[in-house]
Amino acid sequence: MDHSKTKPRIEPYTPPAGGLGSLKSTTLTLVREKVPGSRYKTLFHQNQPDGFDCPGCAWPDREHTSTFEFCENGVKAVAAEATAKRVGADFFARHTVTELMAQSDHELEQHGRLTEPMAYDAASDHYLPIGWDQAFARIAEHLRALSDPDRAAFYVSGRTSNETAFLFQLFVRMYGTNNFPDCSNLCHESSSRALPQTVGVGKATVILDDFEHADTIMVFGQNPATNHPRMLNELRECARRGAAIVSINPLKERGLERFSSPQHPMDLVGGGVAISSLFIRPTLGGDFALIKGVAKRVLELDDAAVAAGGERVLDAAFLAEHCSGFDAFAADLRAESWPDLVAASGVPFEDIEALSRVYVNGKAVIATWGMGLTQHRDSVAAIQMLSNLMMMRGNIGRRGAGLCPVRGHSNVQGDRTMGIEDKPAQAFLDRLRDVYGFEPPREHGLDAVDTIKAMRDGRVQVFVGLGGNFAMATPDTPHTFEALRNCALTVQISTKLNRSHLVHGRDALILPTLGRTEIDLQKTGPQGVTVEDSMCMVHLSYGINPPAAGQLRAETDIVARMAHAALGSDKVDWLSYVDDYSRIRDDIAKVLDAFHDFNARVAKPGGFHLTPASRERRWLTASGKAQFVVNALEKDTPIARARALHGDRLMVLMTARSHDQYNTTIYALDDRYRGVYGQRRVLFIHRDDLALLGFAAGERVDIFTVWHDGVERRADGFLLVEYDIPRGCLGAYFPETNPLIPLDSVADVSNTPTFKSVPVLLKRS
Ligand SMILES: Nc1nc2c(c(=O)[nH]1)N[C@H]1C(S)=C(S)[C@@H](COP(=O)(O)OP(=O)(O)OC[C@H]3O[C@@H](n4cnc5c(=O)[nH]c(N)nc54)[C@H](O)[C@@H]3O)O[C@H]1N2
Ligand SMILES: Nc1nc2c(c(=O)[nH]1)N[C@H]1C(S)=C(S)[C@@H](COP(=O)(O)OP(=O)(O)OC[C@H]3O[C@@H](n4cnc5c(=O)[nH]c(N)nc54)[C@H](O)[C@@H]3O)O[C@H]1N2
Ligand SMILES: [Mo]
Repeated sequence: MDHSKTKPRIEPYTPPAGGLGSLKSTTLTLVREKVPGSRYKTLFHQNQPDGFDCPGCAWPDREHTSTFEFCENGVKAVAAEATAKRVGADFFARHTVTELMAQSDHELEQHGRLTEPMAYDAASDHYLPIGWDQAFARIAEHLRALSDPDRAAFYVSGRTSNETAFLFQLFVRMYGTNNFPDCSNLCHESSSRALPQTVGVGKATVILDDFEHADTIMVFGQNPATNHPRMLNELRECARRGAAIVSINPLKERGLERFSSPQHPMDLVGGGVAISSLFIRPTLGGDFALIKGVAKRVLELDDAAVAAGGERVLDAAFLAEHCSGFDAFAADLRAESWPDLVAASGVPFEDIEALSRVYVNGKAVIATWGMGLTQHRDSVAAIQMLSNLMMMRGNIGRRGAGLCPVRGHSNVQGDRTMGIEDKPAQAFLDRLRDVYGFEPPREHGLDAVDTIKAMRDGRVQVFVGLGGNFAMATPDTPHTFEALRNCALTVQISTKLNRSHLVHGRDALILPTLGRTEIDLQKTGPQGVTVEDSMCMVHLSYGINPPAAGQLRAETDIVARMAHAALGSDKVDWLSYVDDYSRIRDDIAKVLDAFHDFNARVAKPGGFHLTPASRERRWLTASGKAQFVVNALEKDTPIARARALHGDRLMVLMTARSHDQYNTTIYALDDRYRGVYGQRRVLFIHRDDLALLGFAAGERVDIFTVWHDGVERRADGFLLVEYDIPRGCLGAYFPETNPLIPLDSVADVSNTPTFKSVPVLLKRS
């Protein structure tokens, strides 16, 4: 029996998230991946002081967890790596690349772990085995042949360890470019660009402990039951304590309503714990207007309090001591029109009022957010508005309060800290220069979207992917495919087969690597790597499973050998780093002050906290203060223009994750909490929009993007599912919908694709 497939059906889910369904799903996952019973212990070492950091997400761990923190989707991530299935040379001998292209992403994933280096052979359209040394020599040859180092781009996905990321950026900068597209560009870049301007640092100001002291938590645009399941344990504790939890989400995600913790037997029998006491449902992309509305209301409440001689609503002391720009901000809020805010947010005034009341009643408020806030045109402005709102009541740098962007990939934050950054700080480059004695490139490099454009135009000829699935994670799929195929060489360093191996340059290499769950044995013994979670805790991770295949190399090893082949080892003894990773950490300590005594500090169980200055109310902004930023409500947007043309028929589409996927990795075809089974080409739509458009649930439609460049963008054959989603909004899964997202439909400032707001029209299939 194929355990990865269930009968296609739509069947609304009513129990709490978690519960026995999670336990059942876990068993099915282990069977599907044929994980031997002897490996089950792997799962119990996840996020333990002596185990490995779960590759599932960046949510932090309780420091001294003594019991296994159960997480259904963590199990899926680990099982996908611990799978018994293999993709070796025999597999590639059986299938041409063209044949494999016809398989779905789910099928590609199911083949298992890559086992040996492979090179594309155009004559036979097959991948053939290649020796490691030959592979590195081929990369070096291509890199040396480029007229300019800026003709290569080096993508990083966020599972890469700090050690690998540091070596990789050093190699690439010594080679001569800052072309570091990364998954952050597609993810939390809007947070990383918004926050430095307001509070000085683009990271969370809270740690897990703050959740124990918060009395109010606002969760914006996140689906934690699927994407950060361990966060629900935290929210559950908060809810039980009586903290107010507000969810701001167009969808009533099940886990934000009720959660039954598999760790607490009473939950399993008792129907779980209610999580959100208030649900605010903006229209897609309505958050900026909503948050601005709440800020305006807070100001009005303060005015009223002042007039009545009551207690201030604003934290006047914090504003006076710590902030800059408040007066201009307040003036802008006063001038903003209520009807405009209500219309743009899609939230009735009563709900804005309700959210404002909850916010001002809170003495210690945490705001968390995910992709629902970061992947829109005005995302940077929305996150800055949230920062403004939190500053109004001094909710930053205080126990139980703060900003909490919830990052995705388990080490995406650490990779940035290590210098995987297309716009590096000059001070960081100075340190590289001083420590390694070379002049690093100073100009900004290419991010993900600009790399695609450069490949399309032939300006980038070599693409190296350190993990990830660039072909599918990015927008405008056919366009991106063309761009990748335009390269002279594409290299993918990967654990598992994915479409980025099949959409390739004229030369192409697949370099298989160890995963984080596996023992990384080098000359001086088993090596640990470090990661930084979403709340800035840095800790060690040791793999405990034997490697999936004898030929696999660690990511550090692959990067060091690539550097050695391309640059030689005169300036840097690349290979010696691989023998003992503490040497890499010593180097990291030389370049980054925050990592002083790195090896000693990280050896302590639980690791150490890279305390951001903003947490301590030190403001690394231009003004030296927490900076209020004024942003106007934009009216002339691509969506507004499309709506002017097409009226009510114009719909806005968001693309998000199902419960059984990890980004582009499709584990199985269910989305249990949303009632979808055995299929992925579904389109969530409001009942009244079905009627308006003359469709019925169960019919299939083709989706067309409305964009101004005349290019036809379409995705065909989506099953209409009547769903509790705001009018005018549609929901579907990525990556199936990525062909619909125009490459130049991006967020202002962060250049992140607008994955959560695409103007579209529907036609019957
Ligand atoms: N199992 C699993 N875990 C994962 C991942 C995975 O794919 N699978 N991916 C990892 C990664 S890289 C990331 S970045 C995170 C992603 O985790 P999330 O941020 O939860 O990502 P999405 O699934 O894209 O869901 C976004 C949520 O935002 C809501 N939303 C959409 N548009 C809007 C809007 O305009 N406003 C508001 N307020 N809400 C909106 C959606 O309804 C949905 O609930 O998860 C990480 N963890
Ligand atoms: N439409 C739409 N598109 C989106 C999003 C969206 O919400 N909507 N979300 C965006 C977001 S938030 C992100 S972060 C990106 C994700 O983009 P990526 O990070 O590029 O994509 P993943 O699917 O996480 O990458 C999966 C592949 O990584 C490889 N891999 C797994 N583990 C390891 C490892 O330990 N080492 C190495 N070297 N390789 C490994 C495997 O081969 C696997 O096939 O997608 C973005 N794309
Ligand atoms: Mo992400």
